[in-house]
Amino acid sequence: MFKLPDLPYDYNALEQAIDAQTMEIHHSKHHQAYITNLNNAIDGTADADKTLESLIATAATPAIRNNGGGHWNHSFFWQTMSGSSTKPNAALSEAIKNTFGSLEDLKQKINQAGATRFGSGWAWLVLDKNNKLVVTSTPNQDNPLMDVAEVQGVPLIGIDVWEHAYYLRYQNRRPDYLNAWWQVVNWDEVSRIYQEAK
Ligand code: MN3
Repeated sequence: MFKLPDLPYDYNALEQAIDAQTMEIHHSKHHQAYITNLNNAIDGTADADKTLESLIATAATPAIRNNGGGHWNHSFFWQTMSGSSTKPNAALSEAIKNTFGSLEDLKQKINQAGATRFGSGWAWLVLDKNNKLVVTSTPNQDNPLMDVAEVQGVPLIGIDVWEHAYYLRYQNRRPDYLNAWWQVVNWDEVSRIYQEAK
């Protein structure tokens, strides 16, 4: 059975971008609900022995797609944020420059993807199967590891653009949340995932 992972920091650690109350509700209520619903969906079935990655890869049922995706996406989201200031490593900086022109251009592209995702979903930076950096977005709790995703590959950055991720502080201003989010991106972790994936 899947369990809620502890956050690698306190709920108030990301205050520059995300308030403590939002973090607490998001982690202890929303993320927990995906896990509870995922466990209920697989309990007593052959799926109970599978890894989260293998469950979501083929997203066999809506319950697994939504709740397995929700569990994976949030676990990833917490790991790729930090209250400390970090920078992309040399290899990732180079790849961002070669692909998008500059880090600023990449941020704009992801913010655009997040701002224009209708309803709920995620904005992503992905290393695709051709080892290319690609910006994309997904609806609901889909992600680039799923066979249903338009762009598939290894997620390097994923920004939650569901209203529950930002509404208390930003209300309807999703673009303001997206702009602020870059203050808490954990570039050390994103760089590590990139090194491992490429
Ligand atoms: Mn969320």
